[in-house]
Amino acid sequence: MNSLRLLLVSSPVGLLGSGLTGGIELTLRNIAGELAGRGHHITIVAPQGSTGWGMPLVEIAGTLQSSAQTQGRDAPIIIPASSVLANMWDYVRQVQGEYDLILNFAYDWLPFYLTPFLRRPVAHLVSMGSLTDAMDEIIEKVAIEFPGTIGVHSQAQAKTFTFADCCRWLGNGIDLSDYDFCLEPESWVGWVGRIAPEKGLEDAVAASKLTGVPLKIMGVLQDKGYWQKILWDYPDAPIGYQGFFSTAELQKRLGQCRALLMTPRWVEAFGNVAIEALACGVPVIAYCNGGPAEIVEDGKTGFLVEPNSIGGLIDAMGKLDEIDRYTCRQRVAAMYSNTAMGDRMEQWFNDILSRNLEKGSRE
Ligand code: HBI
Repeated sequence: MNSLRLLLVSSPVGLLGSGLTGGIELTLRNIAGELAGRGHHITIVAPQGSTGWGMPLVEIAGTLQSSAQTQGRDAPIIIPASSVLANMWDYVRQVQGEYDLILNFAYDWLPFYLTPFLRRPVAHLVSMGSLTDAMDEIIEKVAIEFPGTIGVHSQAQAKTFTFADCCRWLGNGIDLSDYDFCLEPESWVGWVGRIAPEKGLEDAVAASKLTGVPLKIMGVLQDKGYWQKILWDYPDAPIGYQGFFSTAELQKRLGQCRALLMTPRWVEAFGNVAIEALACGVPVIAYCNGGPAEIVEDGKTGFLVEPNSIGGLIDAMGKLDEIDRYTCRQRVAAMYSNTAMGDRMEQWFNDILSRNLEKGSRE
């Protein structure tokens, strides 16, 4: 494939490297690294103070956007004064002519609204399921007007939208060489993610208390009140918050786990931590809710549990000896390597650009 000039525009909710952009951090980094490795010219646009992991980075100043998942379904679109989101996309408008395609990672109204105003095609990698009416509406508008430009991480995520059949399944990808396989784990189980209500951490803590199996908790402590309530509700649970780690540090700790517990309260769009754990040979015990239900093969690479069932988590924890840790890594290598994801991304861009050429020739 000929090399493309790609502008990757990050989320306005946090700095790349802070963990506050959640899954977007790993997704953007892996996609950027893989595409650069294939000879494409990558530039990352992100809020000031972000890291570009050594890739060309344009840092944009301004007020961060608040997280979409903390709003209600009828939440209005809010653009604060000196909005970093507005500033990022004004920059895109100015430099668009230097690129073949723009890749949007923000789950925000503005990039979708601006798509018809821009002269270059925009591929939107939607990072969450349906959250608000205003977002559903604007994403659907783009899905209809620009067919094939809405990318999703899982079928379950797509199905939360009325326009599911307009979405392009992409899965996700990680660099397997960043993850060390661990055959002999320690006694504890792990939980990894943004510590926030939609991630259902309290259920993993309850399972740890009831089984006496220690729980190691890792990730950005996003909602401190939520965490405090868990400590008050489970004062004597054998749990420990380890902190937020870089991928290199995280995978070391993750590999030592007997299993990873995933307890999403919402439709988890994908669940990057699931493929990271599997890459280390760690079985995943996950609520059958969203992306993890498409990643974990029940009884082969972990167990799928009825959502919100602490008893289900505990039953699965008792069956971990049935899982071969080598199989966990093999499944990720087949479906969710950076190479597999890179192929899917190049095919996606090709289809958008060839449709764009065709449309251009019709106009
Ligand atoms: N909220 N407004 C907004 N914009 C985002 O890009 C965004 C978000 N909340 C969470 C989030 N992105 C990511 O953590 C997940 O999509 C992975």
